[in-house]
Amino acid sequence: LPEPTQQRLFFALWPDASVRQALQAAGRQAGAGSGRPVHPDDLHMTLVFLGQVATERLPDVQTVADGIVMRPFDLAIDRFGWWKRSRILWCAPSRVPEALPGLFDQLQAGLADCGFAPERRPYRPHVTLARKVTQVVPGTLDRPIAWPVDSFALIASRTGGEPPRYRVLKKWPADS
Ligand code: 2AM
Repeated sequence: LPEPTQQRLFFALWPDASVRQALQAAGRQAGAGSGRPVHPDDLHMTLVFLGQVATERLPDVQTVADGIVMRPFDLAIDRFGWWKRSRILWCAPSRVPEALPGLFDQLQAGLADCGFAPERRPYRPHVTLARKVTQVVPGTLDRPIAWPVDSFALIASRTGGEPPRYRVLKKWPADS
């Protein structure tokens, strides 16, 4: 196969197997089955979405990631909700540790310095559990998810074909 000339990329927090399993269970409780559940291997928390990026720009993107200052932190995913416009069912932490918007801000600033168009919408940390969900009453997770975050990742996304759609290109560990 020829090398792709561009890729759809985003930065994300990538769960390990146990957090992934817990997110799946959260989806079952929250009613993901009434829509199209995200493939378990695709569950993640987006940090910054880049969209289509030319392959020759990949080194710039990696350099930005290399410069991020990150300490490990803990996420407690304890609630779920639903967005009417996107028809997305999601789960999220009710208390957002400062480190999370901190990561978002650093990535945004670094990418903007490299000429990437900044995200204009406010950062709303969430994990999408299902799409095409008609309606869900927001609630609290029976089993809050303890997610110890010790890295962030650059993810490539493909649009067509069967899920899983996302692939970890590279992980950056936190400075412990
Ligand atoms: P979503 O799950 O809320 O839809 C890969 O597509 C990831 O990037 C998904 O988590 C998705 O968020 C997010 N994403 C997709 N398109 C985006 C966009 N235009 N702006 C911001 N985030 C986007």
